[in-house]
Amino acid sequence: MKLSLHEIARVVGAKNDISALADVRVNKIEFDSRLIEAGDLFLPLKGARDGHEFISVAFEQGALATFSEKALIDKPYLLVDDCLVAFQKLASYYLDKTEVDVLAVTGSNGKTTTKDMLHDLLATTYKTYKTQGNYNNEIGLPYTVLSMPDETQKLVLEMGQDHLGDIALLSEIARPKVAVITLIGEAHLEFFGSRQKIAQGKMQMLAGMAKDSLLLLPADEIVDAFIPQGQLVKRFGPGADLYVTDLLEEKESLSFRVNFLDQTLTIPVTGKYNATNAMVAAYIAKLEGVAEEQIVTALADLQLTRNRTEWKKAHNGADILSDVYNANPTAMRLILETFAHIPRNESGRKLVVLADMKELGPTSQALHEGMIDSLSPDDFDQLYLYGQDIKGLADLAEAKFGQQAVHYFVKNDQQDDFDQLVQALQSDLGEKDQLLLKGSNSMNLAKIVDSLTN
Ligand code: 2GN
Repeated sequence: MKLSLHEIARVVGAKNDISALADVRVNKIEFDSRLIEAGDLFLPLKGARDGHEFISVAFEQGALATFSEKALIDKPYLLVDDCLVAFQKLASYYLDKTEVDVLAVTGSNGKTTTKDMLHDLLATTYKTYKTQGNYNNEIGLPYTVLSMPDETQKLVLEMGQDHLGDIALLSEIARPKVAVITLIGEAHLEFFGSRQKIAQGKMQMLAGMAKDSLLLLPADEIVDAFIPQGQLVKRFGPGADLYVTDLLEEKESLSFRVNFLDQTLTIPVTGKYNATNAMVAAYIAKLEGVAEEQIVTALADLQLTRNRTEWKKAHNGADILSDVYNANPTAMRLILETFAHIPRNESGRKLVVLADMKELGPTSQALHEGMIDSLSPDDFDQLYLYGQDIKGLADLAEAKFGQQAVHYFVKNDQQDDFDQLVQALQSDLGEKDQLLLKGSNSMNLAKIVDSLTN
């Protein structure tokens, strides 16, 4: 990261006197104390727990300083009113300073695919970086910006919306040169109330965009009312500015033509909507100066990331919310809140599988037990808890939900009830049910998702 401690203090308006601290280059900024290395700056955020509780851990790990909302004794710190606001301000400043081009992607489904495609196309020609995992919110986006490698030229940022106003904030931080809204999705999977509201939220992408920056929009009339006069816009879809023709679906690939390139494109991905995603990525890449030949080859060699927070269908029709990516108390709490707010299917139940979060240190049991506050029998019908450190949570849950609603499966050095867990889910999951899975990667929940979907 090309930022020094004094420069950071100036940009965020640190309120304490830091002139006695050396103005050294900061290695990187981390909000998870487990990731702090020598020379890093710690950012205490309010997650499931208040990050200020972990400031001493961060220093033991080698932090050179920390942000803080309160005065500290004997530790180098930058005093700010709000650590998250400071972080966002710094990210915005860093984008200005580095003059990187920001390409933003949002949308209901397909935003990750489009982001990955656009990244791979731009990376043929430029130093390109993209949002990792689900780092697409008000914390993840500034983190992505401040984690990009030095000399990055193109930055592909994914933006997610959980509440109205989220996209406006993210867009104001990132000020995209080009942005795409991939799709306005179905209301029942987004708890926004209506497609109208979803569209309104995504169109707030315009909040941080200049009039001559380009917004790519689906040919879906629901967004029409939100397009301001004079905004540079291109529409994609049948009969619009950009469209797909000659679509051929093979067993494991798609080939098609688009109306702005000469050659036929092939992608190693199925699902017709992915032709549209690839078309949009190809259009932006072409605008950014990537040669057609490069576009064709990069699309043929796509590497897509899988298994993030996403809705899937079980073979019996049940809805599965699979989130097996990052396991920390905050992420677990957030996904439980999200899942709780989604209305049940008619005559369907809500099932939750939680597995151990790894590497939480000496207080791991307690951090798992803290999840009980996010588990209410009003929201969830059956709980499946799997692991070792999660045992205490299973006991608390039994007291709160009753024995018949809580199922605990062991995984430790001696014993692994994985097969029993899969078996139980296979037989319990009804076709109208909704199922959430969350836990550390090494708990193999992805395998459960596979076995329920294939
Ligand atoms: O949802 S997120 O994962 N997110 C990231 C950004 O993009 C979108 C998704 C997320 C994670 C968010 Cl939005 C916000 C936060 Cl604050 C976090 C986060 O990392 N939260 C974490 C904790 C909380 N609460 S990480 C973490 C690790 N920590 C426990 C608490 C915690 C490990 C730890 C445990 C015990 C000790 C030290 C560290 C300890 N040492 N105890 N005694 N001595």
